[in-house]
Amino acid sequence: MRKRVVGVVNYKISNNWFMKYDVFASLDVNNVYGELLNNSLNYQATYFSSAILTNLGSGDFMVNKLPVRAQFSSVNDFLVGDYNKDDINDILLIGNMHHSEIETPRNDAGIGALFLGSESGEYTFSPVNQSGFFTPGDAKKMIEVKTNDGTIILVANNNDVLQSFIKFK
Ligand SMILES: [Ca+2]
Repeated sequence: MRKRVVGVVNYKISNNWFMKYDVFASLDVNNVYGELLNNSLNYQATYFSSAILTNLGSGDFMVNKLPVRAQFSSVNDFLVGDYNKDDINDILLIGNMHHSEIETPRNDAGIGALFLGSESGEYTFSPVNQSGFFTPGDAKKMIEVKTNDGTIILVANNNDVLQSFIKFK
């Protein structure tokens, strides 16, 4: 049961009612959920970075963490292609998560990002004023569409406008 009023949260989890945000914010997950955790499905994660996994064969993978600009928010989709005409693959990514559970803060620090690839396999962030790629919304899906006038990148934002970017000609 949820009932929200501006400035005050009336939220019931298990048998606990949380009347104020500051009380709720001071609790850890055990305090919030209590006994419900004992019978819940439990997954654990040990790596939270957005990264590139390279298949080395025989079940081995090399993990390369993307630059810090890829860690500002959750990543929802990405494209791999050459976005600066140097014949080396680059990475274009989008993200954010505005609709999260009440006990999880929303992820809204992402603005999209272009990472330019190099021959050594490193990726470098291309600033917005150089890439022209800016997706600050709740960006969920991205595709390339080939047209008679070139390739367009479409970005779908949850509850917001569809963005389009022209890939170089
Ligand atoms: Ca490139």
